[in-house]
Amino acid sequence: MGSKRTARRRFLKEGAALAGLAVGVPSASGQTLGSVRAERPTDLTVARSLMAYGERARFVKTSRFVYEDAWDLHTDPNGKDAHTVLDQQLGIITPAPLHYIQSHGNPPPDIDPTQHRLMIHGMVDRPLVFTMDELMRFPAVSRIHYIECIGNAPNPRAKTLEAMHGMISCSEWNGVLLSVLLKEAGVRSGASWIMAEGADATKHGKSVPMGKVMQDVLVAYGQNGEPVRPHQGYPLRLVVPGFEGKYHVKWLRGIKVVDQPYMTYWEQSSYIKGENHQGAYSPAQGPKSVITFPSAGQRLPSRGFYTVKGFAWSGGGAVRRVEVSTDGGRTWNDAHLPEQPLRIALTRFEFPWTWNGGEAVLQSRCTDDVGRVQPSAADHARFWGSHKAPHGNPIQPWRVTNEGHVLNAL
Ligand SMILES: Nc1nc2c(c(=O)[nH]1)N[C@H]1C(S)=C(S)[C@@H](COP(=O)(O)O)O[C@H]1N2
Ligand SMILES: [Mo]
Repeated sequence: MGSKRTARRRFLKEGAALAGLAVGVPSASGQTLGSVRAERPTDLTVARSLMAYGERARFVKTSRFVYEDAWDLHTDPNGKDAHTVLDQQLGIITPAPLHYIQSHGNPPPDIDPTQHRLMIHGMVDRPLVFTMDELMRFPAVSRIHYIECIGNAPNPRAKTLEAMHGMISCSEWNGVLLSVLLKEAGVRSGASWIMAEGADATKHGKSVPMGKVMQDVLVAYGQNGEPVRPHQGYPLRLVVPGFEGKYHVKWLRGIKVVDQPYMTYWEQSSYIKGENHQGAYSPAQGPKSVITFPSAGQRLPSRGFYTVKGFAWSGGGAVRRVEVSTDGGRTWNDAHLPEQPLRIALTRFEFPWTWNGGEAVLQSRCTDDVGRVQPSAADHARFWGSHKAPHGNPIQPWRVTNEGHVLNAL
């Protein structure tokens, strides 16, 4: 923990230098600092709807990133897969309207919650069908967890943070533990898997091992304090903490208790190559981190002090340590973790850095509380070869040029 204290001391010292700079700088126009009140017409209809459900400040324009060709490929305006913009996220919770979307180009089904049912069947003593109201009568839990797509990975050809790292988001999920529902149904001996099925056009299905199911799998109807958004699976989605995105079945309508994995469409096509079945039934994702500031696509305005910021996470538990290197990996120092890391959730890290105006390569490395360390791109590639890795978690280096442009250094 000694190195952590050193990092904090350095942070305070260099941070204080920055504060010293800012004080005494007069505002350019000579006006008082503070807010300027803009005149807004008071339209009662607008006012009423704003009181009923708020909207963000009109100056805030943060939006999800959608690949240009997605607009050509899919004609349904609701059927776009989209990335979140991690460098715009303040804190560990992703606002639901900015949560990444991966529905393979399909629009969310329009589900009336009063008509929706969750069926539990297969190797159970009592097959059960639940309405939403019935599900809500069970004791609920709220858990902060990230969800990340298997395709979220550094890529030498990509140019921006959101292109490579935009398929991860973190929410507070609220719902019933699946173990509670399975106890109601009575799991028969010999049952070792479940097969979860969604109500979308492709009937997305995923097998989940029973050990994981009984541990912490959630049937969620709430996301960040309100019902799960349509793109995220309204009215019901499975949350399988720390397992890759595909496990988190949206628009959940069926749980079949079985004695083997089911090899659904989404468990074979493009997920199994050669002898490698890891991609199909991958366990908890490894430790991962990425610097979000400065990151590819951004530009540093001038030399001087900056707070390097980023997120770390692990499917295996809590983040224990994040190190940052600002010299291309020659030396590493402990980053500061401002908050107590949560299990299987985004964790913020910060690192004080003074840019001297020269070329620099910045990168971060995460260690989780089961002792796993985020691999370098070379080690990751050596281990997985040409197979689809169950987690694209290699270290992401960013190169700062003499002009302050930040580029992908892979
Ligand atoms: N029913 C259904 N569930 C699904 C999918 C889908 O297409 N249909 N996509 C999966 C994939 S590949 C991922 S990465 C996550 C994405 O969740 P999100 O769209 O809420 O970010 O949902 C998973 N659950
Ligand atoms: Mo995914």
